[in-house]
Amino acid sequence: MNLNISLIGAPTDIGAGSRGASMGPEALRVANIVTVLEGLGLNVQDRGNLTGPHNPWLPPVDGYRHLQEVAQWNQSVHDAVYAELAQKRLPILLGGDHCLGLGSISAVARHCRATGQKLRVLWLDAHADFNTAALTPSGNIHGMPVACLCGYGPDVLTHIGGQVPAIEAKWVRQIGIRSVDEGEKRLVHSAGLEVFDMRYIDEMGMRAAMELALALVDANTHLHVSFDVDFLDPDIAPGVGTTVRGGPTYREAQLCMEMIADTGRLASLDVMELNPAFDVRNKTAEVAVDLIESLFGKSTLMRKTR
Ligand code: B3U
Ligand code: MN
Ligand code: MN
Repeated sequence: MNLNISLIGAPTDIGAGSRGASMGPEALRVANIVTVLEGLGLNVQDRGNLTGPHNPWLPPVDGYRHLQEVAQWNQSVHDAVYAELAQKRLPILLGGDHCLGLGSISAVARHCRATGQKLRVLWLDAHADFNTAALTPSGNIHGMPVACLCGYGPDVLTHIGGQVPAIEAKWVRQIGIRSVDEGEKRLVHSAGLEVFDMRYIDEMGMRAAMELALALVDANTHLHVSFDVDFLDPDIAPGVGTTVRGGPTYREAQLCMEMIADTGRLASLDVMELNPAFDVRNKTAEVAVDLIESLFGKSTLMRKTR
């Protein structure tokens, strides 16, 4: 794995339905994300925060809330993530709401085209984030980034990485899903997204889900993890805007992260939707950092010394 890590803060809630994800990057820093990663022997550069339009908190227009502002934020996320990848560093995007997964992953896809690597995206989330303007119940663009990446969305969002669609649905594996809107469900199926929902995890276990989600990841695969903190059960992660009951437990989430670490192919990461306004003494940020430590191989290191 790449040992040179760059943190990029994106302090905005421009695509969300409630305010506060703009405080996510700072909460992750307060939870010691830098020293924890350094403790694993990684070289960490904190690039500070990106800037962008403030949140005008307006109602949706034609099915989108804050479309131009979302596009601007995503463009700067794209540029920052792409610059780090071009310098052979591993970018960690500190969100910010999940609409910014669009900028991040379109940059990753562009990088993979330039280097001839295969891309695998693991989307850890309670939600499929596969809405369109016609389907969305809210107009909030954090419910749409996967659809936009796959080419279903307005030009200002689908063109950010220079190629439409930015990715193919078959490169994506969604894990932990348990809240999908009716029309969104139909689009998920027709687009052919592979989904390991909570029903699957209940029946088959996290191990079976991750074995399939990681199947065929090889030495030429760039593995991107887009970690929406609402993936986690609200018992351990109340600090998000849209909690959904019945998510992975602490142990299940740890196993998920460890199995990703074992591949040695993690090459970029988003940590999204952390909302300190809903948190309790920063505990959700601490759990997220704890899981990120496993994602970067904490337990692998323990195994080697055993
Ligand atoms: N599917 C709903 C809710 C939602 C999606 N992502 C989040 N919430 N965080 C929507 O508004 O699109
Ligand atoms: Mn999400
Ligand atoms: Mn979510």
